Amino acid sequence: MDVRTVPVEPFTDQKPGTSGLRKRTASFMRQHYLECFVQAILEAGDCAGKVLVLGGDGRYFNDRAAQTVLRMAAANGVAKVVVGQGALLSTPAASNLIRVTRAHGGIVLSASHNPGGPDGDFGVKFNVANGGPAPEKVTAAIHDRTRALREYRTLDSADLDLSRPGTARLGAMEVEVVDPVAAYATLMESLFDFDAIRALIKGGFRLRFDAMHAITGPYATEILERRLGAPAGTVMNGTPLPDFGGHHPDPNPVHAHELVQAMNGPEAPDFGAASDGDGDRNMILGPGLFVTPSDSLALLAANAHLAPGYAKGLAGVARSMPTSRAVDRVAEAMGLPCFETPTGWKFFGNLLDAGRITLCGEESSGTGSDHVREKDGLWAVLLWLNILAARRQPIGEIVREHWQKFGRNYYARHDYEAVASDAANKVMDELRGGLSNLPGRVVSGLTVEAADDFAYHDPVDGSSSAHQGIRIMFEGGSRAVLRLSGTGTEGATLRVYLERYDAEALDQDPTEALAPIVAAVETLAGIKEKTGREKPDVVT
Ligand code: VG1
Ligand code: CO
Repeated sequence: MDVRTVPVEPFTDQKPGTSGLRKRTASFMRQHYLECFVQAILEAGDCAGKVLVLGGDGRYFNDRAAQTVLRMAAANGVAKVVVGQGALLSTPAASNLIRVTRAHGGIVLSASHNPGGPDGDFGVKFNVANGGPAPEKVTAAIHDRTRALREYRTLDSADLDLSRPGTARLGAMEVEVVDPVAAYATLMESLFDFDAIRALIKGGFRLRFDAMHAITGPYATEILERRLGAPAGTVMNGTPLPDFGGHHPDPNPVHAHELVQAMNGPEAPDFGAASDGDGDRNMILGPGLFVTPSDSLALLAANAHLAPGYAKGLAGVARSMPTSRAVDRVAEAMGLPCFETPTGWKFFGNLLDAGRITLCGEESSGTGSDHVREKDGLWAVLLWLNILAARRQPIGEIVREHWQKFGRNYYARHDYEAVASDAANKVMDELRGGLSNLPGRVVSGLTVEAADDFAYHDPVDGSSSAHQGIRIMFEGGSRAVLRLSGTGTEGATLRVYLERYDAEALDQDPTEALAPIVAAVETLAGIKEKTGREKPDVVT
């Protein structure tokens, strides 16, 4: 088979500082578009002669993109690609496979929680040998490479059959097709007390898992229904569809409304959960209860020792900066180191590799541990189930006892989507410019204690990342954070994160509890006036 070199114009579409490329599906399907980015990964990621893992969340164009990646990998001298059957792999399963096969890295085809389909989004991510998203120095090298690219290499070859496990050759490259679920399910069995969870379910505990027509369907069906004995139908929307059934595969109360409705109804199961497009996010629900991801992280940190995989205790914990500080209180009480990192899973990688932390999470429904180097939706669900099996208390009671002990961090995120980039930048720039005048100012009855533009200094490799979001700290432990999304595909997405701590009043309506902070942010940032938006598009 002949290697073909295709001349191209330099590629200018990747934003610097992002770990992959996430764009409209139609963009990815344009001639040479996917190819340019894959060529940059293969070169800057130093993949020649190495083993790679490949798979995606099954969204529209996943199958064709996988064939393109395989041909290009072969043409660029990659030694071997381990690919999930049907070109499928959830993000955490890909991370695990990279680790267990000792691969050099992996290419994950996904735009995560963004909608899929011809009118939706597509994405390509590159992970490195620890199984985690490429760190900033690698993403910067990929970005530089995209700009310098003048040609890409591919093979003139027919598509490979990826529908069955087995091995094949593509030119000199070996291709091994593996069951996408098996290794991951084995890992989960090694971490959790499956017998205890099985007994819980057998005793009448009812659960429901919404796979949102995305990649976790096959994983959840195998683990929850086959291995743990939950009745058929426990997993809803379990068949992955190229367009996720026309829905937004984002596990939050807005997009998983069918599940939320069931959990708020008279026949509510004891536990409800959902995951996103590529399986790395999770949402945790009880009857009439939404456990905020920030609270979930804190609760998991406080109870993880109840699962066999964490029985020895935790080395430390970490949360992304906008995540509420509920976990900080647990860490303090347990005498654990607690790290605050910028948004994005890649910043946890060094801390996990160095053994400084065991558990970490983000407010955006991401929780994970040192078992892989990605956040992991089903893992969080299983850890919760293990805790529920060990404590034998309703989830609502466990959450309430936690608040009684540590206080409650009321929390919400307001997203303004597809805002004109100029307007979004104006909000951020003006706020940033006035930060030093904020301390001492009283806004909407709240006194500003401190304000800064978050910068992170990695304690493991000493690298620095500046301008990671504006933090405004108010007296009494309340806080507002503003930052621009790095994953939106249209205009800019402004995210406003609101947090209020209360040690006593545990039963307030979150919207009411946070109203003074919302008002203070409006006064300080002038979002309405600058963006023309009366209210956020999504509140989670
Ligand atoms: C969002 C979340 C962030 C998460 C990222 C990737 O990023 O806020 O916490 O790590 O998505 O999640 P941003 O820049 O849009 O705020 V996923 O499920 O794509 O892997
Ligand atoms: Co995701």
